[in-house]
Amino acid sequence: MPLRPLMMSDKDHGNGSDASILTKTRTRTQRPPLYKVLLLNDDYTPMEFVVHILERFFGLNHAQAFEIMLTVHKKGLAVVGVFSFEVAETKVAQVMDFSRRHQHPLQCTMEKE
Ligand code: TYC
Repeated sequence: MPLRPLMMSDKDHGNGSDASILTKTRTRTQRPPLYKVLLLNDDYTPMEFVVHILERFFGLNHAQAFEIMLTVHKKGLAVVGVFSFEVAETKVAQVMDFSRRHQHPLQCTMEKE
């Protein structure tokens, strides 16, 4: 069988590697934005109802729930948690639905952190 003559190709530097350039693209992973869920004070919603909301929907123990409720009562509002958009939206809807069903005017909102 005839042998092909051994010679360098155009790409071949003669050192076993070719001249191709390999580039690495660094893809920076963005952290998803976070949203604060805020509870607002009003003059009518019973304190115990607010404490119940904080225990039920935000997983707070009774002491933590009572403390945050008092902060809202005294300062007008408080951040009750920080979540992804979807989770924050769900918490706000749960609080608003539950309050409305119990005929309390309690307001809950979210804002980008
Ligand atoms: N201010 C209400 C009261 O005196 C209690 C209250 C606390 C209402 C927190 C809303 O988000 C709230 N009964």
